[in-house]
Amino acid sequence: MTLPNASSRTGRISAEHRGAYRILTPESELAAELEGKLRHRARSRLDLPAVGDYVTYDLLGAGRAIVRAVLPRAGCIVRKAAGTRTDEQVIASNVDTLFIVAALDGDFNLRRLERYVILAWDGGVRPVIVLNKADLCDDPSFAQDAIAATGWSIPVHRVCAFDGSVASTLAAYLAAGQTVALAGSSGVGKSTLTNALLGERRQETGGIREDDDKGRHTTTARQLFPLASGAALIDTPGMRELHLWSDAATIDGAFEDIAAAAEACRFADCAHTAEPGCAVREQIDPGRLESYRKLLREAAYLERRTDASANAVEKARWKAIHKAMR
Ligand SMILES: Nc1nc2c(ncn2[C@@H]2O[C@H](COP(=O)(O)OP(=O)(O)OP(=O)(O)O)[C@@H](O)[C@H]2O)c(=O)[nH]1
Ligand SMILES: [Mg+2]
Ligand SMILES: [Zn+2]
Repeated sequence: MTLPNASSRTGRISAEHRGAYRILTPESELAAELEGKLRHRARSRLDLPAVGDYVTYDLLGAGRAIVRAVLPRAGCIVRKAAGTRTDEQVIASNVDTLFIVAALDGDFNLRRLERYVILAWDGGVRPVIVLNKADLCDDPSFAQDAIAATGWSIPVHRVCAFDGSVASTLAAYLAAGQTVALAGSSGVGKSTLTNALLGERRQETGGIREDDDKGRHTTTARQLFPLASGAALIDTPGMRELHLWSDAATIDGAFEDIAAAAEACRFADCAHTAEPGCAVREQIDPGRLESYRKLLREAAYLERRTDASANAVEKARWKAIHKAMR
């Protein structure tokens, strides 16, 4: 695994559990705690180290360290909560590719998949769809057709986690220096894939308990594993509670700055492309504007797909958002 500057004691957070961290260094893995200042200065959970973060640290003693600072992130999977920013949480940091894992054994849900795609895009992470449990499905065309109909140009791989070929199928994403996170519902096979890609059984695997309608997550914490190739793999627990971009209000709330800036554009019908006096282009980071546009396009698509009798309030909101963007 490549670290930005290993000689100045930079490491990478490989696990976090109730405020106790583990740091992966080129030599070993250390148990770590946060420096008090770091904890006290954090305005929200987003400021605290997350799995995948590069951090600076000092050694405290045998195998123990103290985290001093979190280095800037690039490519993040952030769980958003509708409304409150304080509930935002980094699921995985410094991620190049998100394997969005779905199982072909019945519980395929395009809508859920789409939300992960949007989550990846918004975080500057490349989405890749991994359709697992191909061995349990004679005809995967229902899933592949549904994905093709979205018009996205996202790679889709059909695999069986028990099949010896899975590592070579996905090897292109796992070159040295690359970080791949796995996300998807509980039981789709993220940890089984993790073990397959690691070439050893490191993660517990299991299924959702059938006799308990709450289900049960086999994996309970996010964890980063270095691969022999020099890549890193982050396994995550199934996020049934994941609040993704489920409605217009969520997107709206997360991009308040764009709507606010649009009010200052010279022309009321400003498309924020080449118009003079465009406050949006002046004030908003181009990457952020582009991601907002993408989200609107995709979310509008999702909205169209929902039942025509769907919430009229949502529809009115969309109208307003599109008006603001026009
Ligand atoms: N037939 C078949 N079973 C699989 C495959 N991949 C995983 N499984 C099984 O599916 C069950 C769930 O796999 P896990 O890897 O624990 O699922 P997970 O996505 O990590 O689940 P959580 O940790 O709860 O989020 C286990 O019983 C696996 O053996 C596959 O390709 N084919
Ligand atoms: Mg798991
Ligand atoms: Zn404008």
